[in-house]
Amino acid sequence: MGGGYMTKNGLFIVFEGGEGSGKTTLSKWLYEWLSNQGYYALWTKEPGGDQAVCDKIRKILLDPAHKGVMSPRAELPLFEADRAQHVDSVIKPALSEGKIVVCDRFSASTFAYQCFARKVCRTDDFDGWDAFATNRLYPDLTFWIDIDPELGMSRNAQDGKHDRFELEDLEFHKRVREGFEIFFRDYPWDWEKLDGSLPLEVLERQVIEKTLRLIP
Ligand code: T5A
Repeated sequence: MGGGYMTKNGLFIVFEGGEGSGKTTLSKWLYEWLSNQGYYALWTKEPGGDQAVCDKIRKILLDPAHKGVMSPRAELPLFEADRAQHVDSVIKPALSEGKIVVCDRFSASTFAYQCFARKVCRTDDFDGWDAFATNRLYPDLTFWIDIDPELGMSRNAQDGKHDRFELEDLEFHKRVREGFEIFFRDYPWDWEKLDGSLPLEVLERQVIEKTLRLIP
């Protein structure tokens, strides 16, 4: 494995936010920056973080044909099943090798979309489902890319994205934003809120500055 830098116990960095906030762009950018600096890093995402199982769950979850058909009570366990598989098959093994894992979405998304916006469960039910799925693995740092849903959705519309969640109305995406606010207010995770409407170069600098403080 020679040539690069491992951290002692790995680092788990998560990007969260609403549709079109820039999570994918920024998380991939951070992964590439770390790799170019010589760190062993891994970029991954939810849902769909492994090809064997998660990718199949992702297809079921995002299929526009399931809009109005999939029960919200089925949706939540499917996201948590995707997470359990992802933690066991991708995230934990990479962390135990000392890699820096950069993940596009994690537990806060389930709280914001399913628990808060869909109102499918109470907070203590979410806590139970999520603790089981993650086996109590928590991110070392979460970047919460906050954005006005109108701006985020207009970016995705320009990119031609129309999965099942993008078909939800503006009110739904406003509730998702409020759900993230409540999650980060109430859960004692180390997180950093960034303004997703800023230019990418500015956001990249903020992400690097905060990440470097974590790397030994
Ligand atoms: N979901 C997921 C749940 O409901 N519960 C859960 O528990 C989980 C894990 C996944 C869907 O599943 C839902 C949420 C989602 O709806 P997905 O296809 O994986 O869907 O996609 P998303 O994670 O939603 O990501 P998006 O593609 O919607 O948006 P991103 O990643 O936030 O945005 P990104 O980086 O692709 O950028 C969008 C566009 O904006 C531009 C980019 O170039 C791109 O064109 N952009 C900027 N432009 C100007 N300034 C900036 N600062 C910019 N940042 C990005």
